[in-house]
Amino acid sequence: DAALAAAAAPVPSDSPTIFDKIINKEIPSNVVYEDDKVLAFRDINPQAPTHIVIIPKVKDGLSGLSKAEERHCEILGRLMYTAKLVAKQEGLDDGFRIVINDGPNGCMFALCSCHDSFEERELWLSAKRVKDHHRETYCAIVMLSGSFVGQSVYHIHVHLLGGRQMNWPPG
Ligand code: DGP
Repeated sequence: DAALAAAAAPVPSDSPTIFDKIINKEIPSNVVYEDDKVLAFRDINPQAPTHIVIIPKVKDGLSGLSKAEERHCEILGRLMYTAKLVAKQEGLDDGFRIVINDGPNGCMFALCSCHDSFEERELWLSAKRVKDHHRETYCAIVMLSGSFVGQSVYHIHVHLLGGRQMNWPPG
């Protein structure tokens, strides 16, 4: 209830997320590529043998692709190019998939094994923003909803997936 009550109005597109902590090395991550503009690290809840998240180091209002403006073209291209570099580095020579989830309809993923790390995590629940500071609350949300709905981290990111045959439609 508390979590639902915390559901708030639209998210400011520059609000910090867990990815800022990863960029600032305040929480550990398994980095596979880094330069002055982008960071690529292994997804905490991999959906394929290779699952890497690629993010800009400076969010600049890009909480999601739907917030993109002309000035973001360069960094958006850089994210794509980094996906290619990392795919090569990871040996994904037989192919790979790129995914960008956007907004509440962008993704639905079932309760995953990473919930211990969801402290201070921002989530979407039924298209409402819920700030969750406690694992207990988080679990209650999961029990209420059965799944998470929507893009879960509001800092634009490209998923690079590979190492298995992908399906179409993607679901
Ligand atoms: P989505 O917003 O639904 O496109 O997915 C965000 C992805 O970010 C999700 O696949 C899990 C990953 N992720 C979230 N938090 C962390 C974290 O703290 N560490 C790592 N390595 N990955 C994370």
